[in-house]
Amino acid sequence: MKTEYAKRVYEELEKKNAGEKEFLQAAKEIVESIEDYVAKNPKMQEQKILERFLEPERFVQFKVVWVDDKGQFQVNRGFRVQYNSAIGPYKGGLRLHPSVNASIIKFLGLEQVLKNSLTTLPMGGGKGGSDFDPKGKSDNEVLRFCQSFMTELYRHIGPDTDVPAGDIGVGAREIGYLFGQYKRIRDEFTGVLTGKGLTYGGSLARTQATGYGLCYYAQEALKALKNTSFAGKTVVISGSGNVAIYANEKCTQLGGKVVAMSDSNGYIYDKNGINLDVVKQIKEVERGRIKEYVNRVKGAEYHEGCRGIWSVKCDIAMPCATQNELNLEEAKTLVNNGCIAVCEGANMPTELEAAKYLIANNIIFTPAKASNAGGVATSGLEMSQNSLRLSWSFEEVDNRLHDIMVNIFNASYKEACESGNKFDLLTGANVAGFKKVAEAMMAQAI
Ligand code: NDP
Ligand code: 2IT
Repeated sequence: MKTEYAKRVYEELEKKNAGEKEFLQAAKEIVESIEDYVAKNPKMQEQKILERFLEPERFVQFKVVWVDDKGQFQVNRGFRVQYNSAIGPYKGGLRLHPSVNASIIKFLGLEQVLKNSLTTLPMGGGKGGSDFDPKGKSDNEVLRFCQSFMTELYRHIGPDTDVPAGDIGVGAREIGYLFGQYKRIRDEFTGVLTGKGLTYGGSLARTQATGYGLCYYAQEALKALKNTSFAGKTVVISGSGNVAIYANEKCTQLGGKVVAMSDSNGYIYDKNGINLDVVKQIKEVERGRIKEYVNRVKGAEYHEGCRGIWSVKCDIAMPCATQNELNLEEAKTLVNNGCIAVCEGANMPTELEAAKYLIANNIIFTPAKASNAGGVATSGLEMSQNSLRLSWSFEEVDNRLHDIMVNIFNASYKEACESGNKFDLLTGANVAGFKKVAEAMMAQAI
């Protein structure tokens, strides 16, 4: 950090949030990116804009008690951070994963504030979840957990207050259970959640949106920064969940060949290009492990350990699993193997040092809050459709998504160029997202 103001604010933040590694990491990256912009606007420092921006408006933690299939009580911890409502109701996903804690929820919430601003839709930022582990749980156990979770969460959310959606471990099944419980408690049918099923208010293309949007953004970056496209490129995608599957689908449609995917246990390599129908069957239908792929597709390999995926030679790498899954050494390996682009589908998958290394070496680096914003943007379109009480066709939603991603690229690219390095889309995205939120906060004195 260069300015005294930014340093002082960050040091205070470190003291107040000691030990919250992911939250401090996300905050540091943002403060470093926007400090020059803030310094050019003295009124912002006078009005303590950084302090005000970094403090969440509300943070709720609660107990979730449920009964497992053996009749035993189980206790989990639930969270919702309502980070910033300057430009619209809080909006952001719910994550169910054993690693979930206050630090992870706050980092995701903070990222969401800027991401949602970038979409140009009127959505503030929020995030929530629980340390409940859906792996190995029966359908009935997931149902009982979701009902208990919503029995507390309902009092904090609403279609004009806070609108949750999915994230890791929360897909169509969980959203259905959560929506049903909210409706029973409140006796109202509203767009309180997004990612809903198509029979009860969901939007076409929401399932595909994050992965498709990632490819639309990457396509613009490839064109603007390297005058190239997905055609003929070899691609590696980490993860095999919602984001990874639809990133694979779109990038294949655009002419790329995806040769590797993973889950938290290991990765598959298929030199012929991964057969996505097989992955969908294993992951979406059977809820199985990626390892199973090699039993069904001849010539494919399975390697234990998910991080080995970054040693697979590729032109484009798309981390789509989780935070901090790509470090400096792994980034160097990718570059040494000829990789020209790292496009983030997951939230904060690249460690800050690795991101800085890629940018410094003129590798395309598309930051999550810009390149994965297609999911929440389409959630915003789901909210619009719910308010209008009608639904748009797949093409209509997909076209809007495409336009939004092109606009997000243009906004982040413009700011990157103004910062002096056209490859610095990280600064570009942070500044472009922050400007609107900061102005709205100042206008409202919040
Ligand atoms: P899913 O639950 O559908 O899939 C998650 C995938 O990532 C699985 O393959 C999972 O493997 C893997 N994974 C999760 N945690 C870890 C871990 N700690 N180490 C290694 N692998 C892990 O989630 P999504 O696809 O929805 O989310 C993936 C990422 O994208 C997250 O960072 C999320 O925040 C982000 N995101 C999601 C959006 C959405 O609309 N869904 C929108 C924008 C961002 P395993 O099954 O072994 O756990
Ligand atoms: O990280 C994200 O942007 C999401 N998980 C999607 C949030 C949403 O409200 O659709």
